Amino acid sequence: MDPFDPTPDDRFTFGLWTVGNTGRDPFGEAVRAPLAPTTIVQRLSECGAWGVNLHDNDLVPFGASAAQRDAIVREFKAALEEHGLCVPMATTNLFSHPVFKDGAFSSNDPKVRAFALRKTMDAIDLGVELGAKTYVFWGGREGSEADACRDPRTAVARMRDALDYLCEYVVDQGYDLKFALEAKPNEPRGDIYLATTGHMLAFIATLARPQMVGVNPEVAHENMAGLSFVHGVAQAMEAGKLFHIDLNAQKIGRYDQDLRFGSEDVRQAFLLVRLLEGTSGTERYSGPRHFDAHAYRTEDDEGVWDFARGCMRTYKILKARAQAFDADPAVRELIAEQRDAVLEPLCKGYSREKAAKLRAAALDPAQLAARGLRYERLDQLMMEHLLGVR
Ligand code: GCO
Ligand code: MN
Ligand code: MN
Repeated sequence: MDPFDPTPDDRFTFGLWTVGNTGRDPFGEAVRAPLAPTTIVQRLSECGAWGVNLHDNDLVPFGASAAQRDAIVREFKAALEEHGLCVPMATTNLFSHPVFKDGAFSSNDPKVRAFALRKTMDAIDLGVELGAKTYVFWGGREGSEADACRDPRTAVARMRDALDYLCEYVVDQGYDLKFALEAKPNEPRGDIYLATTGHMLAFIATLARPQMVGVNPEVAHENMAGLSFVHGVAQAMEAGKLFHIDLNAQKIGRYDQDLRFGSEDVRQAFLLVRLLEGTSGTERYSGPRHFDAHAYRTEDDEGVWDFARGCMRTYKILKARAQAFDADPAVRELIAEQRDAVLEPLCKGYSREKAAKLRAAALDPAQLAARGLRYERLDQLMMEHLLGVR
């Protein structure tokens, strides 16, 4: 078997909306027919994926009756069972229906806020019924164009009220579920509140049950804001808050492209996989490797599965490249941690005595500054591993 072919052990997941994307965009019609969720389950399993994620309305159409819902869910569960796929994550569509045109949880209309909360409770029930352990919140319509319509502080406070309410709902139901908040700076709104993973991390600390809530960063979204995705993900990991991840690719400064993982900025993709897999000896991310991306509009149905396999294969290839990079003695030597048995204890944990000793220590900035760091060599080594010649 090709070592880069995916297997369920790799814990790769796709959303129903990703491989099911029909290629519609603001300028053109669909180029592919919609795929039945049960077909997606079968095809994903044939590709070597581990799980499938969904919005409530990817599976159960908006406005379906209780009997219709139950029939659809029964059929879907049977397909999951037959093809050995799980549903690790679920989420709510709070953006497609016109009722959400000015936001869901942050809407100025208390009736819209009430409807959004109720829809989310139903969608949480659906996700839990399918086995989801993580529930994503992406507030696509929680934003503005005419900014005078509401104070942004009010929007944030309403988002907090909604998340606090829903955390209590989960606890009250006895569900084993945690929340992952996904940021995006704009699109479909002119500006979206809580625009980056950093904003989300600060917001989480203000919630009533912060331990239940983490983040779901997306490559494309941090790139749209011109930020380093790797740094954002690393900060979330360091805070114990990387509950989920949306992998894809994006050119900086564009609309949300949601491209095949690794297909733009291979260096950042390499550094991301290295971080998630902990190949440099750091703690590994243990959650699903989820792809929130879709095939080019040029593709027919077969192209969609080329796309899906491509996401997973690139991830595995980059993992192997990262392992080789971190095992390379030349690399290890260049990034070996520098130690100072005298100064380090003085700089950790303040006391008056330590501060006095620190002030008295001999430190020569000119001498420290004179040393070249050899990052040119380090980065070239990374390029050579990445390009497969080392
Ligand atoms: C986007 C978003 C969405 C969300 C998904 C979960 O591409 O703008 O990533 O795809 O992740 O809808 O709610
Ligand atoms: Mn996106
Ligand atoms: Mn996403």
